[in-house]
This record gives sequence, C-alpha cells and structure tokens, in this order.
Amino acid sequence: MRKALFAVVLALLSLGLVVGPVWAGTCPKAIKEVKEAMAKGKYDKAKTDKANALLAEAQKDHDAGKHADALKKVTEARELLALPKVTY
Ligand SMILES: [Cu+2]
Repeated sequence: MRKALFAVVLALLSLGLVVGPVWAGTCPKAIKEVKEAMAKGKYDKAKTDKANALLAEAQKDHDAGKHADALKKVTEARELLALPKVTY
C-alpha cells in the first residue's frame, strides 16, 4: 500500500516535470507562428491589430503560468486570420 502511494506520488512529480517545460515552450512558439504568418500574409490592419492584442494577452497569460488560457487566445488569433487549425 505504501509502495503504491509512493509510486503515484513519483508519477505525479515526474508528470509535472515533463509537462511543465513542454507547456512552457509551446506558447512562445505558437505566438511566434502567428506573428510570422502575419508578416508573410496580407491581412486587414483591423485584423492584425486584434490578433496582436490577443497575442499580447497570450504572452501575459503565459508569463503568469496560465498556458491553457494563452493557447486559447493564440487559437482565437489564428481563427481571426483564418490560419489552419492546430491542436496544442
Ligand atoms: Cu505558456
């Protein structure tokens, strides 16, 4: 019983170690992708302004450790610009 508990705790700890850095790297990459797409493509200024605002918020969420919220905003920005759907 004690051994099982230890194994669960260990699994959760290693999950945190593995998942943390993956999330931490996803947001900046996702934000950069949208920025690059905007630099390459031709979009309405109204749309890029709104997308940039969303990306700025995403960056803030990321810095605050709210990576899921950050990626939600990146997804919104992608939808706004009609970029291909991605799952993070
Ligand atoms: Cu993040």
